[in-house]
Amino acid sequence: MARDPACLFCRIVAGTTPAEFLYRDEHTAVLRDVRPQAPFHALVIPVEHVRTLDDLREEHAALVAELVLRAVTLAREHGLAEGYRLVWNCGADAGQSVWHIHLHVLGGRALAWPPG
Ligand code: DGP
Repeated sequence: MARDPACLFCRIVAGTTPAEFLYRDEHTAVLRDVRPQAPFHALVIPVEHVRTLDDLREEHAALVAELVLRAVTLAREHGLAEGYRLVWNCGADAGQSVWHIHLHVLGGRALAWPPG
């Protein structure tokens, strides 16, 4: 499985950089975001290093489904019954700052639209 020792999220899933894990299995992990933008803000990430959404290929289809289903389960488990938002920033213009794909799960308040 691809790993990049220079990547923050690879180091977190390897256990060499600390994080608050809300979930972990063979393919996916869920971290609480260190800079929360809502009362509930977590990141669903693959264990495999994938730099951006643009690096996804057909072979990642099952992994992408796992990430989305994990996010939906997480929202249910954390009581976000009034609604929540899943955000995937891709590239500099979208504000991607960590170059290992991560699905933001935001909830616990009314979220404005359109986003900035
Ligand atoms: P993005 O801008 O879409 O690349 O989101 C990156 C997110 O990662 C941002 O919301 C802050 C979060 N983050 C940055 N560094 C760390 C860290 O060391 N640990 C955790 N848990 N989250 C981090």
